[in-house]
Formats: sequence, C-alpha cells, structure tokens
Amino acid sequence: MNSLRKSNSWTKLEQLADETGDDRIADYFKADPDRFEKMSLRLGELFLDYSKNKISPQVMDALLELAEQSPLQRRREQMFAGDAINVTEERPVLHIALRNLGNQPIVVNGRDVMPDVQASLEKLRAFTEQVRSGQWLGYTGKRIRNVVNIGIGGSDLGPSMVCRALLDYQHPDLSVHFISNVDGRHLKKVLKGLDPETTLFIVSTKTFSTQETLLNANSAKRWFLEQTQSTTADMGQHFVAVSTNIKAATEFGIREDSIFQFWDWVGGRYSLWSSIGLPIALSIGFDAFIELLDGAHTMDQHFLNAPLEANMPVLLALIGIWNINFLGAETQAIIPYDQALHQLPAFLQQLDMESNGKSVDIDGNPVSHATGPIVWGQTGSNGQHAFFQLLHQGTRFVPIDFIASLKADEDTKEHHFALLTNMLAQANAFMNGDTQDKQYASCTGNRPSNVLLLDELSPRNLGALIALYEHKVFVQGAIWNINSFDQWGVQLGKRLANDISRDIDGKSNEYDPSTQGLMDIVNRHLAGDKADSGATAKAGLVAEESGDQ
Ligand code: G6Q
Repeated sequence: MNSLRKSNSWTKLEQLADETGDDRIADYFKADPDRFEKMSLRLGELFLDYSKNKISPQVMDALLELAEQSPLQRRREQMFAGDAINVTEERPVLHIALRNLGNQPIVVNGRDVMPDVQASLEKLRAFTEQVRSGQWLGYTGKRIRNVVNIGIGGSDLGPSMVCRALLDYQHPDLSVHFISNVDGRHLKKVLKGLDPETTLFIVSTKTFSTQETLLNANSAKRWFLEQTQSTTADMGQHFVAVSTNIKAATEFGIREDSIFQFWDWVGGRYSLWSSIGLPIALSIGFDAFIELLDGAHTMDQHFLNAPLEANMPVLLALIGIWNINFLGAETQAIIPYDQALHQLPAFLQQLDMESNGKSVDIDGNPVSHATGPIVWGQTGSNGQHAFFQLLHQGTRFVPIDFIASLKADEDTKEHHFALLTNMLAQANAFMNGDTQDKQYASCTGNRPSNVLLLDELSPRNLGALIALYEHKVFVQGAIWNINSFDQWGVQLGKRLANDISRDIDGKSNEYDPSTQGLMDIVNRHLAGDKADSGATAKAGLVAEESGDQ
C-alpha cells in the first residue's frame, strides 16, 4: 500500500481539514487585509490570484511541507536532466528540451539531444516559410491555401487548440483544418469545398499505427487521387508526415524528406512543441511559433528555479491537492472567459486525465488516495447560462479556474468589458454567496476559484499558460508518486479496437455475451457495406500494434 497517507504532512493536512471545515473564505480576507497581495503572483504577463481558495495560512504552510517532503524536487531535477522518469516505458520526459531555446545541453544515453532539436526546428522553419510564402507549390503549380492536419489525441488536440486560440495571428491566405475522429462525417465535412490542388495534408501520428489516423489518411489519399486523377507521384507536394516511424510513413507514400521527425521522449499530449506543432507554425508563422516555445521556456525556468512558495505550477498543484484529497473535490472546472480558448478545457482534460488518471504508484502499489480529477469546462459567459446553476446551488463541490486575457480588440471593447466583469462577478459570487429570505434563492458561496489573467492572448503568453498546466500536472503526479507519463488505458482501447475489428465476423468466441451480441448486430448491419469497403477498412484497422505513443 502506498505510504503517502501515513506521512506526517498528510496527517497534519487531514487534521487541518477537520479544524477548518466550517471556515468561510470571505473571513480569511477580514482576518488579513493583505491576503490578495500575499496570495497572488505575477510571472511576466501572467497573473494568478489564488486568494479565493478555502486555504488558511496554516493549510498553505502544511501543503508546502507536503511538497517539500515529497519526491517532487528530486523528480523535477531528474526530468530536466533527461533521466528515464517514465519508468514503465523506460523513457526520459523531455518536452522541456523542445523549448530549451538557450540550447543548454540535455544528455540522454550519453548524447546531447539539443542538436537534433535544433535541426528539426530548422527543417520546420524552412518548410513553413516555403508554404507561407507561396514557394511550395501543389503538383499543378498552384500555391497552398488549405492545410489539413490528420491526427488524434496528442497529435491533434494541442495543435488544434493553439491554432484556434491564435486565430488572430493566422496567415491571411492559409486556413488550417483538423480531422481527428474516425467518423467519416468528420472527414467529409472538412474535405467538402477544398480544392485538392491547393491543399496540403499533414499525417500526424507519432507511431504511424493509430487506427483512426491511418483510416483518415488513407481516405484523404484516395480523395486526393480520385479528385485530381493524378498518380501517387503527384502526392509528394500534398502529403507530409510528422512521425517517429519513418518506415511506415514512407510505406504510406510520403517522401522521406517530407517526414518531420520527433523522438520517443516526447509524450503525445506534450508534443505540440515538437514537429507535431507544424500546423501551428504554418498558421502563425515560424517566428510566432518560437515565441510560443519561448513563453513555455520562461515557465520552465520559473518552475525549475523559483522557491516552492512562489512557484506558480507548484501553488496551482497544491491547491488542487487540497481540494481533491482533503476537501473531496472530484472534478476541476476550467472556464476561459475568452472564446478563442474554447478548446482549452478539452486540451487540459487530456493533459490532466491521461497523465494523472492512475491508481498504482510508481513502485507498483495501489494508491490509497484520490489522484487526478475529472477535468471539464467551457467558455464563459456561456457556461453561466447553462451549468453554473449547479456550481452555485448544487450539492457538488467544484473548484474553478477562471482564465481571461485583458487586452480587448479595438472594435469590441464594450464586449470585452462585459466579458471580464462577468468573470469577476462569478468569482465573487462563488466566494461570497448571497443570502435571501427564501432559502431556495440563497447561494451558500464559500466555493473556491483561481483567476488567471493574461495581459493578452499572445503566442508567448499562451506558451507560458500551457506549460504552467503541464507542470501543475507533473507536480501533482510527483506528490502522489504516480507515473504521469504513460497511458496504458489508452493502449488497451487501441488494442481491443483492432481485435474486435478482426473478430467481428464471428470467427472467435472469446468475447463476453454482451460484447458478442453487439458485435453480431453491428456485423449483420454492416454486412452489405463490407463487401466493397471492408478490405480498405480492415487494412487501416488492423494496423501494426505498438506501445509507443
Ligand atoms: C497522448 C496519448 C494519445 C496519442 C494518440 C495518437 O499522450 O498517448 O492521445 O497521442 O493516441 O497517437 P499517435 O500519435 O501515435 O497516432
């Protein structure tokens, strides 16, 4: 059994949770008029106010003691040194190397990885500039107008979220689209209206073995060849790949010099900083992509060097641990008051839930405490008119992170004013509540939140924001003593999808009656279609299995 719960600092926090159970957050401000100054922190153009948490000064001290006594600081050093901290996959975890713009050597197995990182950035720069300037032409000599990224999970969510967040920076004559779902309607919807002669596909898959991506890539290839009546040789100008699996990418038909590489030490959900960020660089330009990396690098340096009590990712992580492990929160809401960040909750959902959705610690023992929360959310003020009711008056305890950028568009300042004041009103209401004569109209308040303000939603600030959450997740994983960097549950899904696709026509009786019954219904229903499309579908579905992600 994992021993964290028996540690002194954990026991102290349990006692404090009992003792402060009836405390009101609002009273903490009466007791200390400087609480806002003490419990807020600026890093460059990011400002974090964490004063509206149900955290007394004693609780904060005990949380910092927990961090101090945990493996956090050792594990952080190991990560930055390139040690194989992803123990189940025996790999280093080095997304920080991808934005190590100072180029300090990071040595893995006796070899500095930085020259490789530099070379891949250089390749990204050259290609990005060719496409954006119109030098890179389609096979009929027309310039590229649309880029379609085909990938899923870590090979989709990061680039897609960032491209949407930075739409204001997008090249005026280049649109970037994303196909992720294996649902053919997703593919058809994106391809509809695109001109194959001016479209560039990026097949983005670390393993080049993911069922959904291979099916979508094969269908896109077929679409291109049918629409253009061209040959596979003409595909060269229209299909590039981002992958660690060069062999499979070339077998698919992509020229070797059009494959953008990265390495097994970049986890899927941490990969937007690598060549997986190609759609971002194409959309916002290479220089802005470097600014994104630089923003993350600044957060990396802060995380590495700032004392725990003034360390933004550490503080966010400790607040989360207090809410989850001592106050019983099961979920964490992410509410950006910024429409451009509408995909951020989905991105952070993957980052957090895939990383810390673990119940066995790093030594293989079952954990005896809750780990990663269910992360969810959507933009404000939309959420106010939907699910906020439950957050104000429901029986659940839901901590919230509010995120907003201060800079308004010149022509919609009035809107931005309303956006920000709505957010402030909500954070205030969640803490203070509202007492009315009628009990049904009263809101109890005392519900915690953090507010994160960006001076503006720039590539640099977005990079810092994403890295902040990456490190928050890392800190929680280190304190819980779990491996935040594997994803065997995801792997199970990939394996079973392949098995069921192989066995659906009834040759195996290894399945439980429910699964078998459903397979029979689906198989009978699809029988007609399978005659013509089955062969291609199966080729994609029963892809080479691999544990790499
Ligand atoms: C991320 C996960 C997962 C992965 C996808 C796509 O950390 O491992 O979301 O990114 O399954 O994998 P490929 O890039 O190999 O296609």
